[in-house]
Amino acid sequence: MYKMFLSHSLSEMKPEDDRFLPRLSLILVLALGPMWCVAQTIPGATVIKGEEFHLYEVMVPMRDSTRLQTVIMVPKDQNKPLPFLLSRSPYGVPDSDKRIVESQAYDELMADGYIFVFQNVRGRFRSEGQFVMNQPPRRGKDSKTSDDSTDAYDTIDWLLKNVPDNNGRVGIFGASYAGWTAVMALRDPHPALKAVSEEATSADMFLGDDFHHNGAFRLSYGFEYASLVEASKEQNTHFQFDKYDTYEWYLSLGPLSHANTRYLHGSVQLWNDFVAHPNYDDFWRRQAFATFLRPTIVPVLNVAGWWDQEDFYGPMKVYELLNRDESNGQNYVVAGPWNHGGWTRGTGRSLGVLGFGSDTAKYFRAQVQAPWFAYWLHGKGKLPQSKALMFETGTNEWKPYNTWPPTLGVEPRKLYFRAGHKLSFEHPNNSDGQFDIYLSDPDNPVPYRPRPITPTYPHPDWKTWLVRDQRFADHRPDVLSWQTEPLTKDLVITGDITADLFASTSGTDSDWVVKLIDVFPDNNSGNEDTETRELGGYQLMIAAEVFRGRFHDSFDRPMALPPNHPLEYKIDLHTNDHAFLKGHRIMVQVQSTWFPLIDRNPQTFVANIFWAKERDYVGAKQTIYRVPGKASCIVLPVATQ
Ligand code: PG9
Repeated sequence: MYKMFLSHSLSEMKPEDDRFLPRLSLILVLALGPMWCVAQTIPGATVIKGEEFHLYEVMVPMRDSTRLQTVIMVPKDQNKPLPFLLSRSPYGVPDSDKRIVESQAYDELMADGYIFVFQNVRGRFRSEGQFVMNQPPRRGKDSKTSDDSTDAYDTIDWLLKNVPDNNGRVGIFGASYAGWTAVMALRDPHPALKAVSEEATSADMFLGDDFHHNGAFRLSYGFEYASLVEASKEQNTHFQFDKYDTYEWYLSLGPLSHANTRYLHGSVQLWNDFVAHPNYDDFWRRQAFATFLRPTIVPVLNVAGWWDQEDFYGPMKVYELLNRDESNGQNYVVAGPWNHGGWTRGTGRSLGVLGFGSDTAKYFRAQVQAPWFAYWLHGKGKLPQSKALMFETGTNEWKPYNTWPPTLGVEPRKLYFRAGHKLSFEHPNNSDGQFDIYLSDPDNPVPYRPRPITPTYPHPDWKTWLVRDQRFADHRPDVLSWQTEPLTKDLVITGDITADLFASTSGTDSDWVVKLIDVFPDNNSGNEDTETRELGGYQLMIAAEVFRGRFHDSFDRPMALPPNHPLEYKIDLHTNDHAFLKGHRIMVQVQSTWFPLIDRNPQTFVANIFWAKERDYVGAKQTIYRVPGKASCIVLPVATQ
């Protein structure tokens, strides 16, 4: 508003006009007055130049006097009280509005009008205090102790009192670490907190998110992320590899203890924590949401990407935890065909070589996120109709559900491993042969994506590895595959998938990796949205997970596996909404290394793998059973209508 007024009026006026100066002053007062006012009334604010926003950088005080670096962005065309949208992360705050204005990710939100607030969490960049990764909630409730929920509370309180022309409502949003801080704000929330959109939060760093999956350590992510955020307070640092292919680099690292002796020298707290807490002890439990997250009256929108390479477990877990209590009526979930944070940028029309036939990310931002916040924070419009909105891949259609996973119209069906590398809904019989075997060699681990494996950040390959063609692994001698005949009609899965694996190892410890794959027909007709139009025979991973054998009985007390003795492993392959189309095949691959995504299991039981010696890493004969009584299978949630 003010911008338009300024440009039109000033450009039409001539300096020789004798009424020019008084009129100019009047216009300047009208136009710049509010900005000046805000700057004057935000205590301690430094003004930063912006295109569409007035930016103010402030050190916001918390209850324990720690001050957090915060940037407040007030739209220049503000003409009514606006709600706040707050985002808190360890990654830095904007120093201009350029990226926000140009990214398009904020277009719909900007059209509705918000005062955006970005804050660095404690100990990052200019924020004071100590950075603690995923700091567990404070134990007591005395008035001086702080955590990320009190920091959110104190920030909201301060904003309401110190930023003029707000409408008294606050939303928190953000992806990944900023999604995690959004969830933390739900503990003892500030009364003005009216909506939280957590996107790709982590929920449990030992069971399912960035640092471990089912106890298996995510080596490349853990090592590179620890260096990224903890090598320097003032910046994000990329570890400098001296090899282009990090597969080679991690392999030549040898035992994990070399990470500290050769490179980190004990200076990176997060890495030291990995070493000190190899099991699911109190350190991990105290920060896991399942331990403390309770249903809330604050409306929550959980957002997940089917091919999120970092935190898919988290948002689905938060949705589940908040749904535990029926009284929590305002808990929503959306999952789309995205990688980590893929809905926050671009169109979402494709991912890697896959096309989805529509602008899925734009759709989310315009039709889901913006109306959702507008409803709760501006009090306008309607809510999305459904509690759960899923993008069904394969058919590439958005599907609404009353709840997730759906309880009606779905039947769990077992897809069995059979002789001749076949998968079938028919139970194996005794004449089938008993098992399949492979040798797993920690000196020659299976790469998790085709080599060369470039560094996790900032190279783009990491972002699409989950949709890479799995043919690079198929037929390796240490990867077993089983597949169905071409499907005679579409088979849709909606809900939770489990692998029921009966397996033994000749060693005393072992990893089991299970991948569920959609195999495209050889004569696939193409993919009009992407450059790679033909995906003939493409092996697309729909779900995949690793399980570290030593945790077969419990995640806190690892045990040596009895050599050559079959055990049953029920491996959660998470939730999905996917159509295996007519003519496609369903494939399952099993392997025991996934490197360097997952560190190498020595395959000899040691008390702590971070201290394993070179000699502990040995080859092992792995056996997968497929007989009655030990019938390995994948349990699929097959849609019946
Ligand atoms: N996946 C990152 C992360 C989240 C939470 C904790 C640690 C790492 C991120 O993208 O922020």
